[in-house]
Formats: sequence, C-alpha cells, structure tokens
Amino acid sequence: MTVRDIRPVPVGAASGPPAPTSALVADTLIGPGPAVDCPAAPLLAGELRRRGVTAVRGPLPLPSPGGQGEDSAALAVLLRATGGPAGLGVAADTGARHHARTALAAWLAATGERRILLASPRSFCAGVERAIETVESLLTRESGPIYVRRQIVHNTHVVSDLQTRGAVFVDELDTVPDGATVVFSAHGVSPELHAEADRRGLRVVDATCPLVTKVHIEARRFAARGDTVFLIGHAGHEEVEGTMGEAPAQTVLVERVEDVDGLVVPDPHRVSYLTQTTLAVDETAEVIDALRARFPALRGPASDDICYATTNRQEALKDVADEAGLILVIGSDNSSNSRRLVELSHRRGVPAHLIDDTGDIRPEWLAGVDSVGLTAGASAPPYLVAEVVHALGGLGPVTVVERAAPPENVRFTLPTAAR
Ligand code: 2E7
Ligand code: F3S
Repeated sequence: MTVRDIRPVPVGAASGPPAPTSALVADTLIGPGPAVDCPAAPLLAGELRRRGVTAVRGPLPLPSPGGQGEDSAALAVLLRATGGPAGLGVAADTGARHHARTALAAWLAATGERRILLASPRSFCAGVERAIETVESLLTRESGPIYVRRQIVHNTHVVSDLQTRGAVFVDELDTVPDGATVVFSAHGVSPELHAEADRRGLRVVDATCPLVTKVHIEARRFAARGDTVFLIGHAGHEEVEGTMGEAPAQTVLVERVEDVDGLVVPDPHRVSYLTQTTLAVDETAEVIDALRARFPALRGPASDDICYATTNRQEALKDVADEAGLILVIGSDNSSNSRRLVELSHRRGVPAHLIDDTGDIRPEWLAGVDSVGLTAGASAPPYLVAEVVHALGGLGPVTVVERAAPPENVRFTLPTAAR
C-alpha cells in the first residue's frame, strides 16, 4: 500500500458510550490481522483538542467482516510509513463526529515521505540539567516539602513532571512557610531576594546557572568601579530582573538598537555593558556595535555573556534552516532561548513554530513540506524530540538526517545541598 492508496476504512465503534463531544484516537488499530501502530495519534489528538473535542487515546478495533457501514462512529486509514504500515484512526460520538472527519482529513493532507533535519546540539544544556537534578536530588533526600520559586526552567513539561513528583512551585517567597527549603530557579535572583529569604529563615538551595552567576559578578564589578551598566536583554524576563537587582541604580536596560540613541548617562566615559545569556547572537552584536559607536569608552565582558548553549543551538539551526521548508522548535512560550530560535528561522525566511510538544503541531504547517528542520530549546527535554520524530514517522516514511556536531562537554557540579 502506498500513501496514495489511503482511503477511509470504516471500523467498529469504540467500546463504551462516549461522552457528548469526546473522541477515541487510535494508538493501535486492532483488526483481524496483526495490530497496526498509529504513531501519528498525538498529532490527530492535538487537532481534535484544538477543535474543542476531548480526545483520549487507546486501541481501536477494526470492523469484523460484514460489520459496520460507512456511517459508523469510527474512521481509520492505513498508510505506508516509516518501518511498515501505520494507522490513523478515530472513533467519535455524535457531537464530535464532524470534527473527527475534518481533523482526520486535515492530517491525511499532510501525509507523505519527508526528511527530518535534526539540529545538533539541541535540547538540555548543562545549566538546565543541573537545575533539574538539584530539585530531583532534594525530592529524594529531604523529608519535608521542596518549594521552588518560579519555574525551575521555562518548560511546562519539566515543571509538571517535578510537580507530579512532589515539588511545590510558588510565584513569590511569601507563600513559602518560614524555615522551609526553597530552590531558586536557573535564571537567577536579585540580592534582595536572597536577603528576604535570609530574613524569613528559609533554607535556600540556589540552582542559578553558573553562567548567570558569572554575569551577576560582572554586574557588581562594573558597578563598583562607578560605571553605568547597560544590560542588553528583554524587559520582564526573570534573568534580567535578577541581574538588574545587583546594581539597580546604575543599570539601564537596553532592548534593541533603537534604544541606544535615547540613552542618557552621568558620565559617557564610565559605561559598560552586559547581556542576558539567551539572546540572539547576531542582533546582540548589532546592539553592542551601536553602544560602542555612541560611547567609544564602552567596556564589557571579554566577548558577550550569551552562553555556549544559546550560541551552539543558534549555529546548529542555521546549519539546517536553509534546507528546511518548515522549522519546528520544541520549547515553551516563555523560554527566551527557544523563542530566539524561532526568530532566527524567520529571519532566514523559513516558516517556524514554537511547540510545547507533538500535540501542538498543525497539519496545515506540514502539508506539502518534505523537509522539516527540528530543534529544541535548552529547557526542552530530549524525549520530546524523539516523540515528534516518532509522530512524523506515522505520516509517511521519514529519513532522519543529523549532522555530526562536536559534543557539548559542559557539566556543572550540583549545589552542595543537592550533592
Ligand atoms: C536559565 C537561563 O529555562 P529557559 O527556557 O530560560 P530562558 O532564559 O531561555 O527563558 O532555558 C534554560 C535557561 C536559560 N537561561 C535557564 Cl539564565
Ligand atoms: Fe545556563 Fe545557558 Fe543553559 S545560561 S541554563 S547554560 S542556556
């Protein structure tokens, strides 16, 4: 059977009465012959959820000979995919049947043979691994609750996984009971927050990435010599709030080149700059150039403060972008480094989307696209990449192309309390 042979196959209704607008998306089609896997099930389930249908996943029985007719509650197709035939099937109740048909049709229009161009490196960086392992270690060795201020890293899957294992995430310290253990996130916090924790008698375990701590140290050093410090970064981001907090009266946030003209400083000969660690490398260089043109005495760190992981993920994506008809970046909405990857793709003229997981992929993005670039931000777990590859392989034969890249041999030791 080839992809062109795809045709709806009526199958038997799912067992049990469905809720009014629910659907069962097949993980496996159970027929008279061998069961057929449905790797693209999360894609179909995602489309149904976007249409307001409660989608659950499970095995779906194929019809017995002489069984259900065309207007059965369930539809399924068989197609040629990676490693053999794959199924795509859904059984829907009356209220969801129209959506089931149109969602299935939308995904059928996106089937086909394609290449996946895997950017390398991608996914977790050393600072994220350290932060997650810190919380994991505390969860296993401490008897009381482990509080984490804000998201340990900006990823919904990481946070909900740690939540399931007992971590309690809070927005601010006032919701942490006196004397409790609280973890500060990888993005860093201001000295004021450390002081507040001290006043409250909280036991702080600091999961700030060491590369952010380095920027805090620079901020203190530059401010101590009397400089006005231009912090290049994004307003409202936690890392920026933490770094600004080192010398709030002397730090000025610069978000873009256009901000530079309007900068007013007490002494143009005493100025320096720092950067957020997760900025776009090329754009940041332009801001630094503009600052230097306006303030020739500008001093800064040895290069910039954009970290190795941010730089490497952007370079790796450039390597695949030019061959891709679409780029998928796995990462959460508030993840700065992940968003920079989407913007980089757009700047290179390639359509790109940020997805939390497989369920966010839309069929219209993939229709007619035979090369998909795939990467993941520094806070997105590697298993999500594997899930996307697996799901796309359920739409047709997929060849995964991954360029060899030098390994990132960066490891940070855990905070003492978590060792
Ligand atoms: C800490 C720092 O959690 P993320 O998505 O954070 P960003 O800053 O990109 O929103 O990614 C890991 C990470 C990156 N930078 C953690 Cl300061
Ligand atoms: Fe640190 Fe860079 Fe990761 S600052 S947390 S190594 S993205």
